[in-house]
Amino acid sequence: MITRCVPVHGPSQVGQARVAARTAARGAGLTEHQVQQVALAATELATNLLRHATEGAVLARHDGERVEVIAVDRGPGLTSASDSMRDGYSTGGTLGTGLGAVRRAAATFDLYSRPGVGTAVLARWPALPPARNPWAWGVEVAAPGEEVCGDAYAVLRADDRLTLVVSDGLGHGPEASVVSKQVVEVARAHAADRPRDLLGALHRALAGGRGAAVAVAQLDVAAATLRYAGMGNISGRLVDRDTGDQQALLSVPGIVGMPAARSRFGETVRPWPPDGQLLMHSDGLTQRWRLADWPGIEDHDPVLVAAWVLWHTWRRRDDACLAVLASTMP
Ligand SMILES: [Mn+2]
Repeated sequence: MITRCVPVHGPSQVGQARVAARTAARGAGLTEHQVQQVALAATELATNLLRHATEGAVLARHDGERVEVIAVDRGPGLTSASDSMRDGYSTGGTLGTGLGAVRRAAATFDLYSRPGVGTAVLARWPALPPARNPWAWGVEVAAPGEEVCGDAYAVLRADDRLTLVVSDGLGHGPEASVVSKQVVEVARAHAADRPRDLLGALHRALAGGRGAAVAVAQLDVAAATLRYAGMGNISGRLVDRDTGDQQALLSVPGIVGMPAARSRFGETVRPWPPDGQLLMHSDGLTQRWRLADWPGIEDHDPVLVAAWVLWHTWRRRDDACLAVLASTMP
């Protein structure tokens, strides 16, 4: 996934958001008509941020097939998400105008807002194919001043196992990005491995480089178990969406690829709740949050969840990556 993050502070960033979205849409191979729709949506979202929002940004990203435009901010939040869908509806302090147009233009549209906290909007073209459950996806943003992100995530499917890998290359910027790209490549070649074996393979592959913090989570759908192995500062938390219960998944200290690090890894095994959701993130995000801080967020598109949590917990001095694995697409 190639992500551009455009913080919207002034009018010139509206144009930057439009260009970023257009570039992402072309990267996703959309028709020229769709490219224009995506560019228009980014313009609407960025304009809303400029007019109403605090610490707003537009994220534009594509994976070669799909484009997503995400607007995130830290307030003031919509007073009524449904009212704001109506074109032209806007009262002082809301983010209303133009969202109706974005919703109609997008194949997938999702919105979450909390008064006084912020708003996140997701628009996606084309829609995800059905029956991809369980599924995982994430969001990453580069440290302020950096073009590339040193954190990365990978989603791997093998038989009825879905594996999510999150990597934080040591430091940030291009060199950290090279390490995390390597993690993703090696992981793709080991999609069927158990997490502890994949971590071992990564440890050998990363030897001699700057190293990374890596955690690997694997959901066995048939057995309804989650296996987890990690080294270094990647946080994992397993949320039961029925009960709101949240458990931390722990990594061992160390740096994957460093000679001093152990080369055999343990593995945590947990029962996977029927309506489970796993969130994993790098240390670019603070750990002081609970999903329950934002009621109802867990019922939204996991990409929107990832973008929301990242934007509200990012320390804004390091790369950041947050990935979500969920039983079912809400
Ligand atoms: Mn970091």
